[in-house]
Amino acid sequence: MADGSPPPEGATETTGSITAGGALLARLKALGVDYIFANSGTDYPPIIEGLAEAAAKDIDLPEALVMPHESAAMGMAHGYYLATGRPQAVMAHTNVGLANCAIGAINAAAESVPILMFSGRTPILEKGHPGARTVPIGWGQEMRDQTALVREACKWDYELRYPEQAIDLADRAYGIALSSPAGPVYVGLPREPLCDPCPTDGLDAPPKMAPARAAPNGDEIERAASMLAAAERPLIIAQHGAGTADAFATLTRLVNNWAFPVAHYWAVQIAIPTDDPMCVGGDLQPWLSEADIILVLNSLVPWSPAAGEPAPDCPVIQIGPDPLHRRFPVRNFRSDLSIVSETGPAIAALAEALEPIAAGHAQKRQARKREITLRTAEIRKRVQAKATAGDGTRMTKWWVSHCLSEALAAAGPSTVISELGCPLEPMRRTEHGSFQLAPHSGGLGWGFACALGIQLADRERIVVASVGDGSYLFANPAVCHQIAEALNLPVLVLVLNNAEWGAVRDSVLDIYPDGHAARANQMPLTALSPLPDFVQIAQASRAWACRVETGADLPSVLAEAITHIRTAGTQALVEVMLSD
Ligand SMILES: Cc1ncc(C[n+]2csc(CCOP(=O)(O)OP(=O)(O)O)c2C)c(N)n1
Ligand SMILES: [Mg+2]
Repeated sequence: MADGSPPPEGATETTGSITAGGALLARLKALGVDYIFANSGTDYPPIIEGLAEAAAKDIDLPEALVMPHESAAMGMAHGYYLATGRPQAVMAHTNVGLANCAIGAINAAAESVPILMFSGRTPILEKGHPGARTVPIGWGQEMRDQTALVREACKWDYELRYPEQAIDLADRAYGIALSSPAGPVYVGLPREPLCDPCPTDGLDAPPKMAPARAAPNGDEIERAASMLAAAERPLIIAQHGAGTADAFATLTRLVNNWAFPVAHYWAVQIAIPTDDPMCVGGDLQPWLSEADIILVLNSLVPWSPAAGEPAPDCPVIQIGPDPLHRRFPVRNFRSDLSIVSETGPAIAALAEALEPIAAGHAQKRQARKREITLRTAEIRKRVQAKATAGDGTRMTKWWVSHCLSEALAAAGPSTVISELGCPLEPMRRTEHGSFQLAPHSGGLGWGFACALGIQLADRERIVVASVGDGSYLFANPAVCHQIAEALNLPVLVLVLNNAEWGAVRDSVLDIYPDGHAARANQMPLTALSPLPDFVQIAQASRAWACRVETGADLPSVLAEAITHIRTAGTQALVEVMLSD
């Protein structure tokens, strides 16, 4: 008890006080936060003391995990949310730790991933308070505006002023992060209020603020439904999946019933199975130019204006928690009808609105279904031919993707992450959440850590991080392998080794196809040679690891790697030597 008197016999201490640091952590647990991905520092005494104090007082806490680098902490929180829909907390050390969180925050913001970010703030006082400055960094880490490091990526931020605020702040951070559109939030934690006592009353009460989630307006959905029903050549573009597993199933039924083709243009997630006859893949252009109505489901960049645009008289409906994506200064895709809604509820409402009018369009639906089915079968043949060209003697990313898809086919639930890794096109992915592309914000180094976060949330799932060699290096691989070993996370990492930043090279060739750089023996600023031995990096953390030089060997090595993670339950890495 805070006053020193013992608690009544037989009762755990539910009232009294605890350091504000401890109260904050305990409150996070009550809000549904399972893990705090933490990288600590000298600002942490009240947090560490709070953890120990809360444990001693039998107060329920999230598990605090040691993250040897903050980028891994952010990537894991991102992945955990993707797997569970529950935001997690990241705690970093003052301005320097927060700076290392910044790319993760940019990625989370781009993907509407709520993460509760906290970092210490250097003590305000120079002496005379338990939390006051004690070491030179107390001065050296002070900033005029520490929050500026992440503010633009955050929906909301605050700096703790009084210890009594700790519980309410956690609730507010949680409610705002999860409200539509979801996204990261940040709270700065100066050491003085963190050290001060905070009452423990209400620590385990239900959340104070229900997140505000966007659901569609009925009239707008009716309008969208009648526009779609009347169209001859409708097209759906879906970049962020269907929102939920239920909506994934509903959308799949809906598009088959109505014969709506679905394009996964630069898809971060899939919205329907990739082998569905209505799935046209990622090559949007033929469908875009002929469409007489387009439904854009939560897509930041539904098409490339430089490559081609919809017909001028083709109406566009955009649906999303923020259909005009106001965070981005320039984004001028037409939107004749903008519907504010999370994707899942919008799909459910559309399916309901289209149901009663389906009978009146039976002939059109059937004819269109036949035609689209034939076209998508042709697309699949071309994709297959490109993926298997040369019987795998030339290792392309498409071949690797094809082999991985085959290897996973009968292996149980799996998620493939791709960060400059395996392209979606040649893969057969049939479940909601079974594919995850790197965020369109492109902050590299995210993929490996995201895989760790997904695996932490779902230990039964096969989680594959397929990453370019450059992306693997960006991920602080020694850190990620350390975490995989420490937490027994049996992820499979596929490193696609082309000894370069191929995407950078491609962007040069795109703009200067016949330029000096294209003709140079070695294009400047793209080569990664000499590369370290990736197999040895993984082995340094006792991973099962193997390099594959020839395409024909890849299927059996992937099978072996999957058997390893399934049976031994520890991490594996396969380095794949690409020919281009
Ligand atoms: C943090 C960060 N720094 C730099 C970049 C710029 N960038 C985009 S793609 C790329 C190269 C990726 O290389 P790799 O993962 O090897 O894939 P490859 O293109 O070779 O297939 C770079 C450096 C970025 N997106 N993010
Ligand atoms: Mg590369």
